[in-house]
Amino acid sequence: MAARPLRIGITSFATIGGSGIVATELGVNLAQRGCEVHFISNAVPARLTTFAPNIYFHEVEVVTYTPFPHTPYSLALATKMTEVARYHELDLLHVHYAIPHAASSFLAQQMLLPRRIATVTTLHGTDITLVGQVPSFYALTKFVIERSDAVTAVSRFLEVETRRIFDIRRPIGVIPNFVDTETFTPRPELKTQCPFADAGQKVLMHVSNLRPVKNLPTVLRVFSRVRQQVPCKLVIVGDGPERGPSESLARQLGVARDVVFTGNQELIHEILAMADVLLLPSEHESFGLVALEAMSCQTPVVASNRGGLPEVIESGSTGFLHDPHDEDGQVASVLRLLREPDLAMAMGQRARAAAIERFDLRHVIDAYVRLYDELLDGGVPPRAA
Ligand code: GMT
Repeated sequence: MAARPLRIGITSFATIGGSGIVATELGVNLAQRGCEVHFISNAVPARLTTFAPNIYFHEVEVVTYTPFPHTPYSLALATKMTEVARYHELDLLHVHYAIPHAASSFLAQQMLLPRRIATVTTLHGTDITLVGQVPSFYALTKFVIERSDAVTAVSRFLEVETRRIFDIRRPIGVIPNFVDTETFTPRPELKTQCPFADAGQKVLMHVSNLRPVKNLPTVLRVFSRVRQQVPCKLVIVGDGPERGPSESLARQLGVARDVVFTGNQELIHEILAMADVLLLPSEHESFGLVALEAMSCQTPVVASNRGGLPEVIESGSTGFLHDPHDEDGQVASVLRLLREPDLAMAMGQRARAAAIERFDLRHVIDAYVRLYDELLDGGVPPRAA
């Protein structure tokens, strides 16, 4: 790291979601290591609950003006990035999620010339697999990936997809997501006093932003079939467009009284520790941060075999993976975990060991620090237009 503390601007979505969580926890941890961290976003990031004198938040003011068909947030963000970088002498801007954040950081980098500032873009998932492929964004997504000084992806799957979809030749580093294994830890006392379930009932759980990609109908149908054989509750944590349709489906399936919708929650580490099984049958998932968080809590996961999930979970050892529409397979795996406590315990323990060994925040953040060092030691990158 440079002689004076590294000064870094971090931008992500402020809403609850894996990319925002990763960006926030990265920033907090970098600050604990002595860096000066400036979060630049439209609102305080959801998991930014730490106060420290070297953590700053800069709000992007959203301007509405009648002739604008939509608020040009990405331009306001670029302006705020430029101001913060100039007045706080930032060394680099690290953005999470390509569109619009990497476009704003590219613009800020240009506006700061002749002073050079490094830009790092971390790709998270739908910025590549969905949003970036929309014709309105394709060329811009390809451009910002090519022009960021460093690009990382959260899984090998996402790296390969990015190259394929955008015909990218430049290096893309894979730095996986991470978990604080001291916070996300087994809490047996919470399992036995779980407020969601009556005595003798098991708890199946799903945690997400309840979008179509999360495949909520399969969560509900798997639960409804498991419930016919083992007394259990389904706890759905989070909010999003699939909440209403999922509530309707729970009623149609006749299981509504055993399904709890909690909405968004802060204490995910405690809630995950209460579950007997986490269900994550996503249509695709570049990483699946919540699966890793459950593994760290020693909660067994039954998940989709798509995208980056096989890089996180070894099926049959640290969890069970199935095709997202293989309901029979998912029901069978959940029933095994509920009926065979020794299997559930051993799988949970192996999952936690894997989380500690491969995805602990302390190791993974070292990889980001190495990347920053490489980028800055070579002189701040000269990719001026
Ligand atoms: O891309 C999204 O759907 C949103 C994004 C987010 O902000 O939560 O999720 C993606 O990034 C997470 C953090 O890296 C990953 O754990 C998720 O797997 C990924 N979502 C998808 O690929 C669907």
